[in-house]
Amino acid sequence: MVNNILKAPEGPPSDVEEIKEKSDYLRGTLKEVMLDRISAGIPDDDNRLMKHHGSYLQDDRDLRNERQKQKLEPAYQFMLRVRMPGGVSTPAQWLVMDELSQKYGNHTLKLTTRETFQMHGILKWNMKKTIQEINAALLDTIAACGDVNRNVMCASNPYQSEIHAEVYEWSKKLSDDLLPRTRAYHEIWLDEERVAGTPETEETEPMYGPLYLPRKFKIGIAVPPSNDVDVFSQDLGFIAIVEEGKLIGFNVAIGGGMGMTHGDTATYPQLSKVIGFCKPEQLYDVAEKVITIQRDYGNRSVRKNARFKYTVDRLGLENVKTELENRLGWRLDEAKAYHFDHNGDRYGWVKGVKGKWHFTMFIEGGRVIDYEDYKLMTGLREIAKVHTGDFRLTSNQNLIIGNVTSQKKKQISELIEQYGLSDGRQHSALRRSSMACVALPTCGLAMAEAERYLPKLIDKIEEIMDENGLRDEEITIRMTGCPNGCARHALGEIGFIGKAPGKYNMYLGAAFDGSRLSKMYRENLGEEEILSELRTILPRYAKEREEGEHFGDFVIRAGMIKATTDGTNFHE
Ligand code: SRM
Ligand code: SF4
Repeated sequence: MVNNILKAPEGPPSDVEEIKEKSDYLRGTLKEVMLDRISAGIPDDDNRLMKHHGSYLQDDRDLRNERQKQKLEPAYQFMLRVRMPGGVSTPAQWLVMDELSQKYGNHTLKLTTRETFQMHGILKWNMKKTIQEINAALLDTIAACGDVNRNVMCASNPYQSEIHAEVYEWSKKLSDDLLPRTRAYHEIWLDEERVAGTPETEETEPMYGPLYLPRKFKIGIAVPPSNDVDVFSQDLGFIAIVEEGKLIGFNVAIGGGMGMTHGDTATYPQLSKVIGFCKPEQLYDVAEKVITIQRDYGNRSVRKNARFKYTVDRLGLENVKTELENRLGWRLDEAKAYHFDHNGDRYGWVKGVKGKWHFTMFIEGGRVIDYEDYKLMTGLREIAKVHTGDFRLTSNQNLIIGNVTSQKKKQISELIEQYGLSDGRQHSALRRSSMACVALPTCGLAMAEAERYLPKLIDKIEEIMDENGLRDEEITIRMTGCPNGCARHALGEIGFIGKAPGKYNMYLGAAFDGSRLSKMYRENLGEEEILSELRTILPRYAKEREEGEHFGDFVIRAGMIKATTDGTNFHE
């Protein structure tokens, strides 16, 4: 169903397109290469396919130079990402992930910015066992990475539990219904036999087709007033509209994304734009048709320009909307009014509906680990053993111990106390509002530290905050080790993007509610320079801000950053 006026860019297909085409619906030679014991790694082509199975081959970059000197192959290991729509896991699933990370991983779990678990450090020979045990716990890793629809995020705000429950069901349905149909995953990892005569035609993938999408595709659902999922950063965002306590439908926003490349202005973070409203029962239809537009018109030649945001910018928002309505066979309604307050989490105990309690805790950098003086991982394990509700991984890399009954609350509170688990109050508001991507040592694309460094930088920024009476001031601060934006740096009121070891570009001016991107303030700063800039800016904020004025708004009003015309263009 290709429109004659709209066109996909011309040009030879990228290498990944050819790999997908030859892969026999994502099988490639993965089954065979995973059995090969000569190398702990796998060939590049298979690694490209591996992503569609929820995993990346990585190497421990802390050991890279030493191993090179010793003429050893890199310390290969795999990262594994779970598909867990809405970030909801049962206590039993938590315990399985914990156990697997001890058995096969690096004894930590990473709670990601898209509300799911990542394990690091899995050796090739343990991959199949790990994936099988994850599946036995009724989770999977299908489509957690790759050129398909990824983990669908949804609001984890416990204040509105009935709506949360409903919106969560929609995120789950979208995630399940938009899965690839190929049985490759089941054959490679779960020993399913290939059924003789499986049609190797497009029938196998009725929505995606044999080439899948030109690039990854992301969906998130927000429930105002919380924009915790950063709905405008998604390829396709849905904003739940609630009237008189009832979910009446969703505003539809298209074309968001965070990634860019340093020095390449043809790449940029972009906020999505709201194009209309649909009813809950129309949600899947809208998602499917938007995805097929990207399938048909996305750039399959240049991967750097292949995300849906570039397709929307190239074709024009109105044309994409018209094409969507043509494919739907009906028109979207006018978008409804909504209002966001913030894109962070709200910490501590909250009573929800049906007498259930929810405890939101701060997990620095999303890393669940036993520190020498803070047994976070053990504490959460002990809670999982007695908890009868659920865990909700938030889009800010935090954790909600959800749906705690009144009977269990005392026991869980005691465990929280015993292990000193953080309800956020122990930390400054700045730290509670921080996010950092994984970066070194596992991320192959990192140019600088992020998760391991941001906490130390915040120690020093906190001194400046304290001197200026700003300890309780929530300012969102986000750091990524490269411009790909995995911690949605462009939506942090203070943002840092790694450029080189110890050097960061500094960004300011994003909106506290995630509705405006930041802009570059200074380039290539080391720690002393960052602190020196903040020693000027933060005291001014303390003295000159208006009542209730957020930091991101202040730096624009004070003329430190120029607001962009429509608040969206990162490079302008
Ligand atoms: Fe990401 C690639 C980690 C959320 C944009 N991301 C990667 C890889 C897989 C590196 C690679 O390709 O070799 C990183 C693995 C590091 C490691 O060692 O674990 C990685 N991304 C992460 C996570 C774990 C960061 C975190 O600390 O939580 C997040 C996992 C999310 C999940 O559960 O699915 C993560 N990545 C994001 C987000 C945020 C979001 O989706 O809300 C973004 C920006 C939004 C967007 O997509 O526009 C993001 N990741 C990227 C990009 C840039 C894509 C682009 O448009 O150019 C890459 C690189 C790529 O795809 O080529 C990337
Ligand atoms: Fe790696 Fe860059 Fe993503 Fe950080 S932002 S995890 S460094 S790809």
